[in-house]
Amino acid sequence: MSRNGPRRLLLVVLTALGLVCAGLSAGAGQALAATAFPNVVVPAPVSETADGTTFTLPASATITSDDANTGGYLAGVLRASTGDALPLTVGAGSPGTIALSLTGAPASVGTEGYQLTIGTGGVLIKAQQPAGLFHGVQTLLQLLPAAVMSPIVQPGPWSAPGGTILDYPRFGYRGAMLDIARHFFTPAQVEHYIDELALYKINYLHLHLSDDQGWRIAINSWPNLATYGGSTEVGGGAGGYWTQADYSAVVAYAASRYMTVVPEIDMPGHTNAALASYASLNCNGVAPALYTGTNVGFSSLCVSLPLTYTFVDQVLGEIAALTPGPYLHIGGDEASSTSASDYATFIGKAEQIVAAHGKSVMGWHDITNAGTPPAGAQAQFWDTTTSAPNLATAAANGTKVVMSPANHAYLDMKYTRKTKLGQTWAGLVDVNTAYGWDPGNYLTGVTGSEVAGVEGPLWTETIVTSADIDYMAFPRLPALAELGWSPWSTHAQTAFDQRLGAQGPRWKAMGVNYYHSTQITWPAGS
Ligand code: TNX
Repeated sequence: MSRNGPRRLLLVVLTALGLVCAGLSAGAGQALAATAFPNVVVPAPVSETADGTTFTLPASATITSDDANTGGYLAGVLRASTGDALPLTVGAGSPGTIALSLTGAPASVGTEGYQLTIGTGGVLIKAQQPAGLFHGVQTLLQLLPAAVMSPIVQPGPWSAPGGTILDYPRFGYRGAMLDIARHFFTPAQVEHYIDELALYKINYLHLHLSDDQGWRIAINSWPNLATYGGSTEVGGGAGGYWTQADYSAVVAYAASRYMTVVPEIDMPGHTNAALASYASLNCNGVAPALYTGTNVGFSSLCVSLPLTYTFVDQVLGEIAALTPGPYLHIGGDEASSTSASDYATFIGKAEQIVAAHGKSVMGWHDITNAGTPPAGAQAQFWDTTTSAPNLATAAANGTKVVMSPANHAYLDMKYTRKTKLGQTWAGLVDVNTAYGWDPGNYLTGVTGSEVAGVEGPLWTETIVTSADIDYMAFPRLPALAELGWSPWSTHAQTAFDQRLGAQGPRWKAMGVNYYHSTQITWPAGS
């Protein structure tokens, strides 16, 4: 033991006693209690040290930012609700009242993290990359009063607790999926959802662009896919499709929120809309009718037909050219009308086509039934089991896994038996079920660095409007976002439920149609 060993031990014991006292009696532990930030930030940050001071945004405040986009975003949110001018200066110069800086951040924040310091005189967010500044801005906004999220001017004061937060994500992949095939959603509706997801540091948007009921993106070399295959949806409505310019605009909008789009063309099953659009894609040369029901597993591309691979190559080629992100998602789920050997043949070829277009493949974890995908692949686990042997084998061989267990992460499951929207095949998923699992230690043989992250899929058989999207995603999506971002050491249901409750008034201010789960105490009026 070193000479000061006993003294250090004494210090540790005294500190521990102090912490215990602080926990037992607010009076005795005042100094320590004053150093706690309010428990309001979702996802919970890595570490925070409050200093007991308060920052109040003056009407004369200025904003400086090393990144025009994030500075503009923050100014936009604050100007709308505070009604103050809040002039923004981008680039060099003396720091404004709120300063976003790309110099001096600790190395530990990495590419997406940040250090946020709130003092009586101002706020400083430091990051290594603009994405980190953006995530720091989200934390700052959550520490300001809920009314700051209002699109119309509200009374202040605009105060936040003083101190320092150091924060960075547990997982690099924190996704949300929206199915615009079962019901069509416009680019504007998706951009609205992107804005909501960005509040919780989601960084991947997976778009399910095709399914039995609709093909939603224009493909120049196969024009009927969109014009005919996109002409209906579940229930027989008019459907719709995005032009390639629409898609590119959404990709750019997502990028402005530091979110990467992962486009999915689901194959070889879930392809009735494509098969209905081109008779030549069918083994028997006959196009099936368009489909507006909700069954799955009845359609398959024709695996033995050479034209099938021309089709896959041209479709994926056009989408790859429009997609700056690294992944093309080929679906691969529920191909129950494709034989196992045909399935393996098809997936192997599709994986090669993705690689030939310079992208990494993503697929539902069923693709690992066809063997280990090529290097750089990600398989997305969706089942309700806790073991998937072929996926575990692929993971051991280098495939990364995105965790979307349907009984925890599916945003289309009903919350309770009384929920009007949604399905029940994977069970009921209320908030505590959405939060109550560890993505890094869930599937047998798929742990640690084999897990790329999490994703919350929102299938839309029963989802028709943006209000429906809100209702199913909130408050569950923030639970998943916290599992993806926060260190496991912060995982505690009661504390989480509290900080989730703090989001209610913010959603109210924004007009988010969230589900008032009875598992959460929502502040009065929210
Ligand atoms: C299963 S799980 C599907 C989708 C449905 C969803 C409904 C998976 C990869 N596919 O085709 O929309 O259930 O919950």
